Amino acid sequence: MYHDQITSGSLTFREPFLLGAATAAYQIEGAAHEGGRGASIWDTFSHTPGKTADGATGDVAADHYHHLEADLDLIASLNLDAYRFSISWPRVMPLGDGDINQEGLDFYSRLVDGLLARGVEPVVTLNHWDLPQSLEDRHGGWRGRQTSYAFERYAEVMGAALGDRVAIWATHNEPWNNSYSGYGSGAFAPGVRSHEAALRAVHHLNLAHGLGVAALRRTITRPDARVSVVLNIFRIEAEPGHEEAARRVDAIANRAFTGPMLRGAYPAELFDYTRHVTDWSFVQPGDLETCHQPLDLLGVNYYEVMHVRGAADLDPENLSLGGTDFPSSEYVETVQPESLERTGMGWGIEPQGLTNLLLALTEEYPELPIMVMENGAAFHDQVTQIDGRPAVLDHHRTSYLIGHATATHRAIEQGANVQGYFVWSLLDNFEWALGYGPRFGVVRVDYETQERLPKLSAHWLAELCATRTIPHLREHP
Ligand code: IFM
Repeated sequence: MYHDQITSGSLTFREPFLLGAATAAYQIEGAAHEGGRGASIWDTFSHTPGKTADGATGDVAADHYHHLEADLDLIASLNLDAYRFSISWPRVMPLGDGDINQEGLDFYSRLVDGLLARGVEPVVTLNHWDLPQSLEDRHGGWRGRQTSYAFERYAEVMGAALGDRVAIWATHNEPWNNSYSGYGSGAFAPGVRSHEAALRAVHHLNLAHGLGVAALRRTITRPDARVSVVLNIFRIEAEPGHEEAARRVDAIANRAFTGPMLRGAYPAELFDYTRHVTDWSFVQPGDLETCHQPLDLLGVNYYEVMHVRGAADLDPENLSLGGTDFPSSEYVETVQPESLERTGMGWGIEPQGLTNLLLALTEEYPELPIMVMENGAAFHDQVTQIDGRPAVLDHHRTSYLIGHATATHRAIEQGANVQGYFVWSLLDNFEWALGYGPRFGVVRVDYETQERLPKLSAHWLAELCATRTIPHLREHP
């Protein structure tokens, strides 16, 4: 019934190129108190009144833990080359650095085997934000150096358990959110509001990345496995005359991570911009060498361009001014060009920003292949009936994906070294502080019954993966 909606296109992704979809543990798994799982900071945060929309929690989410086999079949039915998921650290190490929970490891081992049996490559993220609560309690979470060492041990455990089968590893997903939203604005778990804490977290995430990469290299055995990190590197556009604001955000949001990880140094201007917050004495001798490990590829997540302007007169007490969670947000505000179409999140739709981002990254890091590890959109979906059966004709999301897959293809044609494109997300899921309102999935989840219903965008994705050519919509309302 969807086939008359989709028509073939002409842009082909040539091998080697991985097409896939992504999820994260806390957003889909549920089973928060089962299988020996320990508590995560997102359990604590989401159960704290007022922290998430409608008090939503990930206790049940899309109940993926109990739908593993059916979800594996669903993944196979979409013809994905690869499926990207994250490990719940407290499910495999309930206290973060103590005993290993074999039941947790077995769950992920079944997931990996199930993917491989269906011809789908497993892509694993170690840290997609659900830090064990015990590490927060004992070490201040990412504020504490001990958490980086705990992460090293966790990476070693996972490398030993799955390293014979996993195709691609990522240490972190969007450490920007971990640090600035988790410890700066407090909008995300663990809900700390301190610029100094955010910058400590930045450094300990960088350190954990380096320690984690080395731990993976020591333990993984699959010969063609690749090790990476996934960053939401912002494409920043300044209003004319406001280039200094762009430099500031670039240093704090982007280069605070790419500097240590990819160059072995923090950019000098970062220290200037944050001098009023910290002297960075938590950076110890040798740390930057540790952070700077050779990587096999760089994962990037792209949703929208960040448009900025300087704003010297904003209130420095408001830590999340203009939607930015940075220590110097008192000098920068984000602006929303009125001409842009927007997603259900209010995010501006600019596929060209993705082309520009990918080209700029290849120019800066010519040796490093890139994969788009997340790209997608939330829209208000409606379940309709076609031929007596329920259907979701999500033309907006499908158009968004066509636009961004095309933007990725355009970047490759212009010389960008891009080797993969993953849709966010496979399933509707727990959208963090916004709860279950925004739906990003190409597959609809009925949270009452846990039924899965592939939307038009899922059929589009299945066709893309089968043909490697970007399909088009036959009509758009
Ligand atoms: O849902 C998130 C995901 O966990 C990280 N990247 C952005 C997505 C949409 O907000």
